[in-house]
Amino acid sequence: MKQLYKFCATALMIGACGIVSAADGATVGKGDFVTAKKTHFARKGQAYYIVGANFWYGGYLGAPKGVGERARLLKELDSMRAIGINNLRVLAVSEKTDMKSAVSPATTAKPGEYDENLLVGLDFLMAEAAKRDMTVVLYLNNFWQWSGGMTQYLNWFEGTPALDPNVTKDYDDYMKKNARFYVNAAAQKEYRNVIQKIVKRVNTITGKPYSEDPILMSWQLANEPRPGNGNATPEEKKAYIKWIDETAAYIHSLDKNHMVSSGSEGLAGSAQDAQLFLDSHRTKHIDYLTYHLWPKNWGWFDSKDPTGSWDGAITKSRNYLTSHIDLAKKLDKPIVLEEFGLDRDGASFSIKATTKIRDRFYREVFDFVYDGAKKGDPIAGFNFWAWGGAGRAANADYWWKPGNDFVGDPPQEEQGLYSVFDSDTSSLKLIKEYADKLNTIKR
Ligand code: IFL
Repeated sequence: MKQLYKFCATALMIGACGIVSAADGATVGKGDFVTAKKTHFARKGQAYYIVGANFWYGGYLGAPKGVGERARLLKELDSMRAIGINNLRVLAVSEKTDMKSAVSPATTAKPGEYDENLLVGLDFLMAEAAKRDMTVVLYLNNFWQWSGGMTQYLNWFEGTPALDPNVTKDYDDYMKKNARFYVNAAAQKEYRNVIQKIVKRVNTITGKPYSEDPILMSWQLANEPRPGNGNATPEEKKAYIKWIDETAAYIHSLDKNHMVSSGSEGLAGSAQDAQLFLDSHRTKHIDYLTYHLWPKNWGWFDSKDPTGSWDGAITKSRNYLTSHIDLAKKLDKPIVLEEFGLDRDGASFSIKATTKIRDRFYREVFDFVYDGAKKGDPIAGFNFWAWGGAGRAANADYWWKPGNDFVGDPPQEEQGLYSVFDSDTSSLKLIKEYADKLNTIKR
């Protein structure tokens, strides 16, 4: 079984060719895939707005053995669906590394050696997301160290030490060195091997090739790829533009059904260079734009002085959001705000701390997205960062160790920093409120 074949038999009656899965007999038509129609998303003939969560560890929970926790995964998906979440942004692959603040195990143990248990976990996640009609964005690399990522590729192929910036405390140096990933031919070859392996994979549970699965919304090049650090050189910028264009083209050459996105933070991930953001995203191989908003990480918000820093943080956030809508208009593509977050009150990591400031921030962001979408701006929705659900920090210092629960905060940060837990009732209510509102927008 597990064979897919195209059919047009009833095309005259239904007006379109489709694809039939011999696995489950379900008919899949072009319209089942999320597509970008000018500046908006469409699915099944209707406008499609993303009410999404970041859920990087979804595939890990789906694994049949080891770190897998399938019962928890099902519960998480049900909880998210119940508050209107219709999209998940998930880490597809990780690279085994010695870096202290990275997750283990990893899907790639070493070049060419992949962990089938974790890949079956991803299959399971996709199958369960499909049952709940939640679409998925899969990212295929990471600029940051918490899943190995580009640094680990360089360790493999350049022989340079994979220096954990949480240890060296030198993020500028880390970012500068990471930019070599884009021009290292051997690293790119293995990265493409991995891309091909995942894109061409046949889901062991549904029998559907990933490339034919409408539950997948988009392939994403990486989490938060940057051209280097804030002082990226013209050569680094050129290499970055080329890498985005050529990698996205490569994915499209393997898969004609799905959109491809970069995973960029927007200006913050483009050395604050609007021209670079435009030049790296104007390629026809990038179907929509992404941007991220991190007021605390970027020094706009001081959680020790929330009242004093709030107005400035919100003004800067609004300007950041608005400037990206202008960029999306220039490129005539939809844009997804696929990461944003703020910490708990009092900068606490404790699940017992309230989330008043975060809720206030979420409401600001949601209003921006909803109001803009309603008036027809090129807005396709949001993914908040991140779903922590039923996961709980195990350690007094809140740092993850192998064997502990996964939560929304990856191992490079304290567990509880930005996670939305299943006990954060006010945040959950707020997400539901705006999911309902976005669902009323028709185009
Ligand atoms: O955890 C971080 C993640 O690596 C990311 N962006 C910001 C998150 C919170 O700091 O992609």
